[in-house]
Amino acid sequence: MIEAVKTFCRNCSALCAMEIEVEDGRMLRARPDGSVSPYGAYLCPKGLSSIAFHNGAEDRLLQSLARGPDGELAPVEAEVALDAIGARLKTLVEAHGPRCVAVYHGTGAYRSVLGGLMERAFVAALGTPNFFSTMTIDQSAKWVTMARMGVMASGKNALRDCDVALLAGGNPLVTHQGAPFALAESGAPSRGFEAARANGCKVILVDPRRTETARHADLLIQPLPGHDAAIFAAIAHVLLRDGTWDRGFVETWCNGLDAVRAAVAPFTPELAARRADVPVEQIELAARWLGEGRRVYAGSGTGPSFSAHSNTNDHMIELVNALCGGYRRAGDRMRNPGTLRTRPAFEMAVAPTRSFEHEPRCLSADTGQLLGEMPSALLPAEITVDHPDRIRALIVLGGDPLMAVGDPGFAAPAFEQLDLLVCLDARLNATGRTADYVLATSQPFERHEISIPGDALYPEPFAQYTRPVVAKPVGVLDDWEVYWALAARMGLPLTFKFWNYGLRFEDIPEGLALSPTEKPDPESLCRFLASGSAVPFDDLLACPQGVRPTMADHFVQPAPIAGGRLELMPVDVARELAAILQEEDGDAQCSAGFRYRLISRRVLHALNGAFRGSEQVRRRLPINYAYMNPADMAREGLADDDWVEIASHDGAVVTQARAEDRLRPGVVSMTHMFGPLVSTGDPAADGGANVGQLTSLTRGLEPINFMPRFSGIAVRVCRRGLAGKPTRFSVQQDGRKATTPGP
Ligand SMILES: Nc1nc2c(c(=O)[nH]1)N[C@H]1C(S)=C(S)[C@@H](COP(=O)(O)OP(=O)(O)OC[C@H]3O[C@@H](n4cnc5c(=O)[nH]c(N)nc54)[C@H](O)[C@@H]3O)O[C@H]1N2
Ligand SMILES: Nc1nc2c(c(=O)[nH]1)N[C@H]1C(S)=C(S)[C@@H](COP(=O)(O)OP(=O)(O)OC[C@H]3O[C@@H](n4cnc5c(=O)[nH]c(N)nc54)[C@H](O)[C@@H]3O)O[C@H]1N2
Ligand code: SF4
Ligand SMILES: [Mo]
Repeated sequence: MIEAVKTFCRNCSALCAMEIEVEDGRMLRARPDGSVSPYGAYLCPKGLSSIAFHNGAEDRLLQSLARGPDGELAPVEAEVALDAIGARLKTLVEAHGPRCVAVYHGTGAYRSVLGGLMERAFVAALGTPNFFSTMTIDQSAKWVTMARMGVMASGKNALRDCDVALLAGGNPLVTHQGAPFALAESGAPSRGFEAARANGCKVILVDPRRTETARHADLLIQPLPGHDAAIFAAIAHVLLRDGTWDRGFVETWCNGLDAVRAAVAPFTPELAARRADVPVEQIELAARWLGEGRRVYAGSGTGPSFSAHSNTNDHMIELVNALCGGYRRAGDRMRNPGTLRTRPAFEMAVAPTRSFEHEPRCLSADTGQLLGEMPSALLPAEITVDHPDRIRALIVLGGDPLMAVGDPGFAAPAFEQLDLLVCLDARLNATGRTADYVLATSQPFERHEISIPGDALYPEPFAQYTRPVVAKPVGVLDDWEVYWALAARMGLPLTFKFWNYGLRFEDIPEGLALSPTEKPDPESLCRFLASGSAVPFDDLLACPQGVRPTMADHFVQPAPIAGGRLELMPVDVARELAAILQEEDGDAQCSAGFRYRLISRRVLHALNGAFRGSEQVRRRLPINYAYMNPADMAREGLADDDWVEIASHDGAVVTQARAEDRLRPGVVSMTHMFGPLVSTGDPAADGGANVGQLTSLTRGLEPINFMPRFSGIAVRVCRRGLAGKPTRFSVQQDGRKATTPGP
């Protein structure tokens, strides 16, 4: 008998509602379920193919693995592995203190709600500051801006409320990356843009590529990468020159306007236009629209954060938003005040914390935490640093840090110095292959889950709870079970809490003290999480399609106490801008034959390292092509599918070229997370090449967030041999770098 089961997709934070056909404990197919979801009926291609993904299209791990004396990974009973890991961790902590243990929280961990929260509880009980996640190799520039400028507690305007909205370096139509991180609604993103534009909203995009999102743009500026700081300094320059900035907002909530004036004065639109190679009229027009807008949003995706001047780019984008007063104000209606935790919003500035200047600090570099996390690009160096407190054990939840941080020639040997590397994953990825233990964990449809990461992300109040759609295979662990079991073995008392970004775990008063002997029941944990919910947990249980609560309208309230002020131009930002001004027109890295800049790009059918083996990805993207502007292809004498070597100052990869007229000249666009960690020499068999081989963890890291250069990497492109026969690799099999061959 075929049964239709309501649940939700957990591939990305959109958490789209779905209905799954199940026959005899096996899932057959998924359909979008628009019966209650605020997105209506919507599933993207990854949601639709998530059943095939679940059913083992990509080599599901059904048993945990342990590295044996012969150095090979072999199956092990989960309980035996947990005993051994628990004992090893206990010995390490006794000898070196809790700081020697680190965790890495990957993109697979964000929707593993109980797993992620139990990981937080474990880290708090252990007392290690070494929490790493993908957020610090993603858009941690936003966290730096918060730490240096402060934040408006009321949040930025929602897309549908805006009359002018600007997004720099993001492509939500593909990535479903939405508010509060970027300008979009995460599920059914086109609908949000269509509704906003029907209300008269003008959309501005700043992106070297005419992205899929550009379909909804009124103005597209296509700069060379790495010039956002200059472009947004020029926009600020015009706002101040023309007197179109929001005086009321700035006078009430901001410090440092004079310093802004001084810092942006030299950044004329002409200078920015020349550097970024865009028409000056476009910068003037963007500034005019933003200045005229009554409700404005200016923000970014990953592009500016991945590029040169990561932190300054983001600060200048946020500065433009502040000059336009682009935040919700007292009296504004909150579209989604949260369902599981309804939060009042106040028009109030929270002063900058400059958290990275305080304890705890990194050992290998002069920086500290951002929103309670250490910069992930420093993880390898924090393992190898000559210091008694160095990291000796690493537990990875739903991530592939070796692929994610790039520069495998540096990172892989560093990871070898760990005494213990444990990965929790349903698949064996590049990091897993080097681990001491890989714990086979459950997949989303086998878990109890509640819509926590979605709670504030949905465009309207909505909540959903799901029981497992199918049972997890025998021997497979839930992510949360691992941390509970390890804590029990290490004698650490665990308190389970509803943690969220911006909170310090120890400051959260309510918690559920867990017994070390009686394994908690996952449904009770979810019930605990819903204890402050606007929809009682029993209603969520009764309505597996989700609940849209009828709530009284929530409005932003005036500040209850005297708040802080936003610091628009701290001295370090002014210094960074002055240094950018001194740079030669044209990136020095791009001389000496490195005439192109490699930019980042995401694809609809894959999610970072996941779904690579899905039928759609294999058919459409057998490898990660190097896309180029057709004129650049002609100049290099290249035709579609020619094999090319893309070489940076730090490594080289071989792939096939493809013409794409969406790209501006001078850039090459490739996707990350394809192929093995280090190419074997046969890119067709590898299924693509890891662009991380072109990046560096030792040169050109940004200050403060220590972002490696993931976009705007200076590269040269040269044709390589006959199809399928690349002539030479410059990164050797063992991951060490050799000299890049000349063109
Ligand atoms: N389908 C799918 N969805 C995903 C993911 C996925 O892999 N696949 N990954 C998820 C993750 S982990 C994240 S972080 C989000 C990211 O979400 P987005 O930030 O929307 O990611 P991208 O689509 O890579 O968009 C980055 C854009 O920046 C542009 N860009 C590159 N360099 C620069 C620059 O210097 N300046 C400017 N202005 N633009 C630049 C690129 O051309 C690209 O269009 O997506 C999430 N969603
Ligand atoms: N060159 C370059 N480097 C980049 C980027 C880039 O654009 N260019 N992007 C950066 C960004 S923004 C990010 S976020 C990182 C991504 O880096 P990571 O998140 O570290 O990489 P993924 O390959 O997505 O790893 C996710 C893993 O989680 C597993 N997984 C999925 N669901 C679950 C689950 O429920 N439980 C468990 N235990 N595991 C699960 C998957 O099988 C997969 O192995 O890469 C960064 N690195
Ligand atoms: S947008 Fe995200 S949550 Fe929605 S179907 Fe696609 S992958 Fe799943
Ligand atoms: Mo990310």
